[in-house]
Amino acid sequence: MPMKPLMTSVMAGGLALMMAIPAQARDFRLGLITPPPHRWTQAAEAFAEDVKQKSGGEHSIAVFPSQQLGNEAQMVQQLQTGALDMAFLTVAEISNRVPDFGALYAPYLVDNIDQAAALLKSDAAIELLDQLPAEAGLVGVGYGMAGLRQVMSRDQLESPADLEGKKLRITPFEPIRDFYMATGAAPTPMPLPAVYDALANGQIDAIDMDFDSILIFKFYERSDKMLISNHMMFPMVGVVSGRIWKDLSAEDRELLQTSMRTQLDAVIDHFQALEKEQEMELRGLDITIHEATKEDFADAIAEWETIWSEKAKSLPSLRKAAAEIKGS
Ligand code: 3HB
Repeated sequence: MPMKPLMTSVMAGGLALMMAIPAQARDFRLGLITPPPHRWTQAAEAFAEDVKQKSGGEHSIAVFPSQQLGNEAQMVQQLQTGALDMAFLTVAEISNRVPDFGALYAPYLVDNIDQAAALLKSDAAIELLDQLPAEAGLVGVGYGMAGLRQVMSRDQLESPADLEGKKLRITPFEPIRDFYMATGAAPTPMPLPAVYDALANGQIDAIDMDFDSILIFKFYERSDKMLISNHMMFPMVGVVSGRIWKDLSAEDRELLQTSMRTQLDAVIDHFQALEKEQEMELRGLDITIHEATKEDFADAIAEWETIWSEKAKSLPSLRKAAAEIKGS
């Protein structure tokens, strides 16, 4: 009877599968680079609390802020092997792996924070997430964001021309490196938690940063010249390890997805609501402020465009979505 052993192994396999499926208590881990006072970390904590409650205490999520589990590149590796379950990642690291995401960093893709929020909720942006399972082994649940990018410096910063030769801290990713190279600055990649000390000890002259973090981490104490440029948006993405995702029940997937999306949307709302207020707060401090527009960066933008129109094929569809938002 040649069929018998086969049936037996299929049945045994089926049984093993059935035993794996019933709602199992899970202790998930979520990593992120932002320290506890940052809104992203608070959203991660709220997500953990919500999942605990909605699963009737069955699932827990331990949140590891301040790159306790490593920098974003290391966390992505852990997510790929299944050693880490979830993360809130800057799209910066994602764009290092999937260059198409670089399109989200086109200089002046959006003019203000409301447009950034709307663009991240557009089909064009959401469709990008479909690439993540195959290209990076991650399931992209949705976007969050931080504020638009500004520049702060220890020395004179009246216009983009003053960036020439400055050692300027950037988040480690290529689209922003290419932008600042084109301005004549010397971009220095450095993760957020290292920035304050690097400014204090003179390792860097200037930083690329958002209003919110400038205020939370008091970077103005160490760099009191600000160029309000609003040159780039700064999306974040909430992800689950593809390896972990494939073994989750439909019910657990739904729970994680819904709860994480709610928190990510709240992060977008938060930055959208506070951007103007934060700008006003900074304008009220004892710092020197100048402004720069898209026109002031025209040459750098043209150079960026020649590099990234080749690398990021989604650039036209995102531009189209942004144009629709601007026109509406
Ligand atoms: C950054 O400047 O690298 C950064 C800023 C944020 C959140 C995460 C990273 O507000």
